[in-house]
Amino acid sequence: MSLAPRPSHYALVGTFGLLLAALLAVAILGLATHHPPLLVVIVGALALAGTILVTLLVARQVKRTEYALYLEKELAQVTLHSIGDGVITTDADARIEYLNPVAEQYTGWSTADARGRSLTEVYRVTDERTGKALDPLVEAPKASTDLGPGPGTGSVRLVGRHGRECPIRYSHSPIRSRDGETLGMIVVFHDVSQIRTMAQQLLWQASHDALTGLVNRREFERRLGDLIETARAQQREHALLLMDLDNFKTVNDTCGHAAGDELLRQLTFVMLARMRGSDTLARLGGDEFGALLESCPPEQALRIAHALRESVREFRFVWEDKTFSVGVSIGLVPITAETGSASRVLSLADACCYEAKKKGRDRVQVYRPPEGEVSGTDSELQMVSQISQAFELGRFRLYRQPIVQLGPGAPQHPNYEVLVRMIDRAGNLIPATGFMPAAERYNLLTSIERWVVSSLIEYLHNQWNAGAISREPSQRGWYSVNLSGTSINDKSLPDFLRNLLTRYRLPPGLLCFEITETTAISNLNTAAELMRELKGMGCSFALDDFGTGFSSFAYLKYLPVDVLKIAGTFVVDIATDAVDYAIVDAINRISHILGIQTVAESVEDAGTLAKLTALGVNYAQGYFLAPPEAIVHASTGEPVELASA
Ligand SMILES: Nc1nc2c(ncn2[C@@H]2O[C@H](COP(=O)(O)OP(=O)(O)OP(=O)(O)O)[C@@H](O)[C@H]2O)c(=O)[nH]1
Ligand SMILES: [Mg+2]
Repeated sequence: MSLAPRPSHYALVGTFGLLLAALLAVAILGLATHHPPLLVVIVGALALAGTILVTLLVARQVKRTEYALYLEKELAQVTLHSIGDGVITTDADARIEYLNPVAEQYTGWSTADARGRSLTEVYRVTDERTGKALDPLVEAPKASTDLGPGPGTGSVRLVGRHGRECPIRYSHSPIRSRDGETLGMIVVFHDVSQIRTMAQQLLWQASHDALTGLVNRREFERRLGDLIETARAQQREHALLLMDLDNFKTVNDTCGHAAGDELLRQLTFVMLARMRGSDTLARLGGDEFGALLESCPPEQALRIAHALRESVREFRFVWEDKTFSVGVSIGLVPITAETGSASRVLSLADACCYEAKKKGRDRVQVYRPPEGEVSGTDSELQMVSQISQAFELGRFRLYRQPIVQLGPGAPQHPNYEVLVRMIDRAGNLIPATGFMPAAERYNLLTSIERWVVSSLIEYLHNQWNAGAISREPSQRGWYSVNLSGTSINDKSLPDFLRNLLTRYRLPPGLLCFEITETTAISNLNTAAELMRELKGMGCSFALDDFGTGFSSFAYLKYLPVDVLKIAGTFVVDIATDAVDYAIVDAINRISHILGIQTVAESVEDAGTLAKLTALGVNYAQGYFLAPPEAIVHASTGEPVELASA
């Protein structure tokens, strides 16, 4: 395709007019030999006028066509000048005919200089990886792996006339005439350096922490997974350190968040200085850092951990007129062929770090795999790893224990307290008391409680939809589920529950939350606020274990409680102990005055049940009435497993 101006068509029209005039002249001469001169003159004049007219019409048509062509050419020129892509056209022998301004800028050639030169001379491209020169029309499309959608496209480096290089994506296609003859080639390319930079930035941001520039938790976990794999496949030994700064909050509280941020940045350099080239240091969040020590036996890992700890402790952070020093508590877990999943290693390290804090901070706690007799900490760490595994393998189960309404003619619709059990490695069912203390110490309690609550809500929603729960509110009963102090103080809990209850709609009064008296009273404001919020969502509240804590009835006035569960310690001996009897009686009476229903826990024999009925306690719960039973799906009879929240 030539974009150079074409010669004028007027010469052609002129020639056509002259030819017509010459033909007429010959015809008139022939006529003149046989006809009178006047007739010849008239015919000649008419013919001449006709010739002029035809010539003028042809000339006008030619002018219009030429103008249309001119407009199209201008449009093409302006388009090629204004687009951001580089465009090069060649003739059939791959010799340059035209470069648009972008192509001129990137190749360093002007159209005038380049015209007639071979494409390979002006448009020099190299393989991105090897730097080898490529023939743009033959080899280049195969040179890169991130090729475009079809043949004739690819990304390579364009080398300009003066050596300037730039990654480009390009495509080329032949220009053909109507009958298929190749007239030339058009190459279109664009600079991809900016897109590449942006993609690299995004990639970096996804795997790094913006504050310190260290890798983030996600990338750390990925690398940990790789290390576990090499430990398994090549019998190599590595180590993981989990570090949490001691009393870091003091810096934030005294000098503000900006000071805390600066300390985190400076400590990053302090710690990096203690690590080997092959190690990874990551910021896992807040003031928590993680280190992966590659090919590092436990003794060496311990030396590095202590060196890190000492460097952090010795570092003095100066902010305005104040100087701070912080410590670091470190959990160290060796990574060997026997190590489990990444999440297991992390939870063990977390447990060790917690242990280091508990022992007084500024120390390293090494994880030792249990052998034979296990110490308290080790058995707890084992329990933590079992809990983590139960999360991964879905080995938690929901149970429920009936709460029976007392008194003659009491409706026998079911109320339940929901309980959670864990299946351990040996397949034994562990009650909540067996794993909840370890879960609480190692920050796993909220996760378990969230799972319990969300699984229960989903289960009840399905039961309600299946018509298994009475539509009549007075015959519906309730399901109560426990919330610990940790969950009560979790600021995101109301949002979490709101989302669940919006997604899985339940009839009002079906879901009840149990909070122990001690928890409620030691978090009085938070508990009262949460209770009011959840009551607004149609839930009710029970105060659990009443009598064992601060036992002040005055608190009941501040807490919007619907049900009060009398602690089992007072209930079990009610039939024989007059003091216990009097306490239960008093709790029951005052609750009723306040409009609160009562439940007696731990009912284990008929005598106790008879006394409670005589006292007018509303409900009773205990093994004598019914032991806990697995909650199963009505349709399949399969146990309800805890779904992920
Ligand atoms: N400046 C700053 N502070 C943060 C950032 N992320 C979390 N924190 C704060 O870091 C603190 C970390 O909590 P903790 O580790 O429990 O506090 P600590 O004072 O170090 O207590 P111990 O670890 O128990 O010794 C919290 O107060 C967070 O608010 C951050 O990006 N910048
Ligand atoms: Mg800390």
